This record gives sequence, C-alpha cells and structure tokens, in this order.
Amino acid sequence: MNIQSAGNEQVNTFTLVVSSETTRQLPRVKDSQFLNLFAKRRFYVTCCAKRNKLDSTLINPWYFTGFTDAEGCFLISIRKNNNLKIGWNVALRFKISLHVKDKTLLEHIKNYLGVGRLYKHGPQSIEFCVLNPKDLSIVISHFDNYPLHSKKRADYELFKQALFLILNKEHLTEQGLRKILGIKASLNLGLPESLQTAFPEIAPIERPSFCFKEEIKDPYWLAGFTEGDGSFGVKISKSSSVKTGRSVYLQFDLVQHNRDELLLKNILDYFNCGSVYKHSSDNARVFKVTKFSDITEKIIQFFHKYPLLGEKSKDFKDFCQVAELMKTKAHLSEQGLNQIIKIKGGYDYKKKI
Ligand SMILES: [Ca+2]
Repeated sequence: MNIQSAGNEQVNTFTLVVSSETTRQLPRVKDSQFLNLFAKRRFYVTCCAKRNKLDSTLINPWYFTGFTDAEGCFLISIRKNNNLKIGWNVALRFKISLHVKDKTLLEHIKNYLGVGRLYKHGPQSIEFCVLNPKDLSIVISHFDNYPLHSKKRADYELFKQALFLILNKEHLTEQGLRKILGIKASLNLGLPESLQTAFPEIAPIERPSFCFKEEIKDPYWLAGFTEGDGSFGVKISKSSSVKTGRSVYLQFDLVQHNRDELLLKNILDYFNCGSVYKHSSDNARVFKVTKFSDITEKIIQFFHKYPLLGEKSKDFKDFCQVAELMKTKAHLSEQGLNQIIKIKGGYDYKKKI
C-alpha cells in the first residue's frame, strides 16, 4: 500500500502504527495511548475497507459492544513451555465463536476492528480471534470507548490488566507471571487443576465489581445484544377456544444468566413492555414479550429501525411475515394457519441446519 499517496497528517501517524518496528518498541502503555492507537487504526480500517469492498460502517460501534456482551469471550492461557526462560507461555485471546452460517457477520466485525483472524472451528462453527497483544490493544480501545453493559465487563477489566502486563513485558518475569496467574484465577472458570498444582500459593485477585445501573442509551447496543442472545419465536399451541383448535402467538425473548437480571430489567424499561421471568434453567432469567400490540408496535418497529445483520435477521423476517398475517386475523382460519405453519416450518428447519 502506498501510504504516502494520500499525503496528509493522518497518513503520517498511520505510518507509525503499521510499522512493526515502531510498535514493537512501544513504551509503557497508558490508557491515553490506547485511544491514540485506536484513532490511528480506525483510519487503517477505512483504507482496508475500500480495498476489501466490505462496508466498514456496517458495524456500529455500539452494535459490536452489544454483540460482544452476548457472544464475546476474553481468555488468558498459561502453558508450560521449556523453551522460554520463565518456563511458561502466556497468551491472551479475544474471541467470538459462531455457527458457520454467520461467517459474513464475523468478517464484518474483523473488518470493523481491522485486526484479528477467522478460524474454522469444527464442521459447524467458525471463530473470530484476536491474539496479538498490539492488536488486542485496538480491541481494548474499542471497549474503553463503548463499554460492555453485562457482567462480562469484569472479565474485560481483568483481561485488560493482563494485557497491560504483557505489553510491558512483565509476563517474562516471575513476579509478572504470578500477577497474571492471580488475574486468570479470577477470570471465567479460574485456574485449571494443572496450574493450581504448579502454583498452589496463587490466590485470585479481587474481581472488579461492576453493575450496569444506567439506562440503555444506545439502540445499536440492543440490536447487537439481540443478534447474539435474542430470539424471535412463532408459537403454536393446542387450544379448544379457537375454531382451528390451535392458537398462534409471537414471542420475543432474551435469556441471560441471573447475574444479569438487572440488565434485562433495563431492557424491559427501554422497550417499555414485556416482563422478566425466572427461566426454566435455575440460574437464568428471561425477558419476554408476547403481547401482540407490543410485538408489532414496539419490537418489530425497533428492529426495522436498528436491523440485525446476521442469520437471525432471517428469523426476524419470518416473524414479521407471521405478524402481518395475524394483523388480518389470518391465523384464525385453517388456510392462514397452514400458511403460518409453513413459514414456521422453514423457520424451525433453518434453525436445525
Ligand atoms: Ca450469551
């Protein structure tokens, strides 16, 4: 790429970022430097988007945060490696795993960030991963600017602490390694048995306390979160009170671990409809909307305005089609009901493959 051709100041700073020599010699990294790196990288993303013909504006920053709240994962791996002086290799990873059908969505996310790679992960799944610490600093800048809303934020804060240590090369020292082990002990499932045996004295560091108390301010966050964890259901159940013997209703829901019950209540407030229930699985909660007028006037309207971008948009399309039929009371006739069953059939079939 001819960096000089655009000939402006921004381009010059861009040169600094892509030069691996310069970035390799990064001094001690502070928050403000992350921001700086991110601004430069956004410029890089724009250049790449033109080259790849992928629309870099397709992914709204808040959509990406919402989607990560639902599907993203922050991991620290520490493995024995006798080739290293310290004897242990420390690696960080930000990842999103999806069904292969959503490969394009992951490509858009990769394009939005301008870092990371897609990996095939079994026959049905594909993974977007960012591994390189300097690339991970781009991911960190994103989430510092567009913070996570769910309790995943605590994992993110821990991950960020580990990244700071790695960027400062502290993971190559005994003391730094121990600090990262303490962070890992507090992250996700904690330390695996092998690390507990090798480092019996390591105690988990205190988990950052985080509770999202504010209102949901950005609709794109909600679109991204729904893309990951929401579902649009067409339900048909036996009923003696209708002529056809079967009643039809639509259900929009979002299921979360009970630690994020407050977040679901914030979503309820945002949509101004639905209820939060205990889910059939003990440690989960569900935000559910079934009232037809709420579905058509609030939920459907919202997702028309802030569209889903992945495979789930097809479910939403079917959901809207059924809603249109229901508006004309078609679901009360045998013929209309069959039409809905046909749409739902395709819908369930698509879910299975
Ligand atoms: Ca999830």
